[in-house]
Amino acid sequence: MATNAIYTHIEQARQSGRKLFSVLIDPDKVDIPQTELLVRQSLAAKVDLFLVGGSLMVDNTIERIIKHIKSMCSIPCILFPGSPLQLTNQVDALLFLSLISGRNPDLLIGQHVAAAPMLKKMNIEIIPTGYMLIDGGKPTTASYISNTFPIPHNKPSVAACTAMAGELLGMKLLYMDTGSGAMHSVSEKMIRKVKQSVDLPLIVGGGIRDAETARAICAAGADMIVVGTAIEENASVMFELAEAVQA
Ligand code: 1GP
Repeated sequence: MATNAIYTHIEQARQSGRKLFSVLIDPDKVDIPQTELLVRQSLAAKVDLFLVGGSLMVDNTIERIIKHIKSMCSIPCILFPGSPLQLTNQVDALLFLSLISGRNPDLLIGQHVAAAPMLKKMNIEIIPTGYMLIDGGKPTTASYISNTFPIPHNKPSVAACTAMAGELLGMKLLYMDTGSGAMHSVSEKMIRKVKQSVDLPLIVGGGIRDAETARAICAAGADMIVVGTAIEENASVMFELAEAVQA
């Protein structure tokens, strides 16, 4: 029977007000030497979690990358799958994402039905997650591949109502994301509104590039932030981001 250790860790951090910093690793964008560098830096920066996955994956390297990360450190790896093709039991937990901001039935429930029998056998922690794509200034791979409209950037009430519906449907986590490489991150106003509306751990990602933004997003109510692109472009930015979140 899989434990719920990762969810408990996230929930306990939220209860104690300790913010978590996650690094997104897209296996398509890193080779083994780059992964090693990322892991070494992540250990030094005291990164809390790795999210591994991507909206679209061209190469079949996800298991190899995850095994390599696990061989180097004990930072938990969470699968953030763009499709059931990315499923692997090499992770500590999986975000079972339902794209509640969209109206694409396949991503609300369809692919979940296809993946369910496999997941039941995998014996990994499954975290039901309400995933909300928010407009971040330009189309992203996530918005294109999901064939959905993101929630408009300046509509905090739409985001709050969506989050409330997710909570009432039994989601255990909420993830607000402007998508990888977005021009803008989720606004503080929207994060505050969602935070006031639900009693769930809140993950925020997409377009976070500097310490100031990370700090503001945490102050607005994010319990965990996720950064991928900025670190892919300049790995050393990880330290200032980690410091901002940990402070
Ligand atoms: C994307 O939230 C993640 O799903 C991270 O986004 O790559 O823009 O940091 P970035």
